[in-house]
Amino acid sequence: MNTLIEKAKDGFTSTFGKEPTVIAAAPGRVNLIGEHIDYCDGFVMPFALEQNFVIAAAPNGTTTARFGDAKVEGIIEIDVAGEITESTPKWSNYPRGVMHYFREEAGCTIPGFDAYIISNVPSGGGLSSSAAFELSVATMLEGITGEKLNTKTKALLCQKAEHVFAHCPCGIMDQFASAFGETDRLVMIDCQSGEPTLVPFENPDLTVIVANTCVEHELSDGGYASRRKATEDGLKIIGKNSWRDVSMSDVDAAKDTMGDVVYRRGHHVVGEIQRTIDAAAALKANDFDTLGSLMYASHASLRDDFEVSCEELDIMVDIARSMGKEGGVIGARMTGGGFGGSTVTLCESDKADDIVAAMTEQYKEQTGIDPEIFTSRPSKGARLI
Ligand code: GAF
Repeated sequence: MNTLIEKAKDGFTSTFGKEPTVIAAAPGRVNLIGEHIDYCDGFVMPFALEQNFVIAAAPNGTTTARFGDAKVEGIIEIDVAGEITESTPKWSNYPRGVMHYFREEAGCTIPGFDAYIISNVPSGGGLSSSAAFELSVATMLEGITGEKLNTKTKALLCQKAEHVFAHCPCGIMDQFASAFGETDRLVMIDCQSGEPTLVPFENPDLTVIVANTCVEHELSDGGYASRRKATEDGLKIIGKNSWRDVSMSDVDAAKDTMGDVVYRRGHHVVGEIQRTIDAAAALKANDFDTLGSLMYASHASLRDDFEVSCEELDIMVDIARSMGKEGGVIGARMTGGGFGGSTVTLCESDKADDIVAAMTEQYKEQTGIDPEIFTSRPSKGARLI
């Protein structure tokens, strides 16, 4: 993390010829269980990764915001005196959206500033690089304007920016995980009440492995939105206000009216809400057999009923699963939106290095692709440094 901060400072200085006065960081996330149910009033269990977006910034005495990026050549300029609207390049819509809604929420003007962005959150890895980007911009704006927002308000304005400026109708999991993350804590979110609870996750015998398949199929291009729409249609047919009030027999009873696809989407939602509740209880009771079975069941449901997995994710989960309990693997599943991206594997700490090595080798053997696999632990959420 310190290296990334130093790189952000150096990048800022070589781009803008002065020292930054504000440094903001915000992490990506991995989700242990509770997938595609944050927009269905479910529970989710993510934590903030050690990987972050870092922004170095300083006011520039004008009415223009200038953004330089470690990965992209050139500087983009945004007029902060007028209306901030969608534009090009595409990535600039993340800061544009956040600036637009920050101004609205904080009720302040944003002075001109220079900013330099750098990140080590794998992009397209299903680890929520978009939310990390949004939260790092919002946090940097807190530093530039001196307006400290309530954490929930900040997360929600970032979600709105993603909906309106990036056209992805995401739930609240990613922005909450990036905003509320804490060292050694899961961010358990009740997505009906909109309240996060920090749950201790500090057992030294447990390790989380994040495995990026390094494939990205489609997500904001319709796959995600169509899944969300199917859950909304299903709920209407069942005639309830919230998926939290729906039982599996309600879904079964509506099967003929729903049709097969919407039925299977609903089947996933109701099953996954229960699995997440059960997983929280299993974790609390140190019942790792149950926790592992719930993770595998979650993956199967996302693959078969919700249809958001892909061959590479299935291969990665199968590799972990084949090592079994004897090999130290507790459970594995895809994590995040799906259609590519990453898996999450829970394992015994003393076997973690061997498991990472075996997953890397076998995945490459089976797919020809070099994956990006690392161990991770819950880390700090968005902050000024
Ligand atoms: C993406 C979304 F942004 C989240 O809100 C969530 O729905 C997730 O997919 C699936 O659980 O990361």
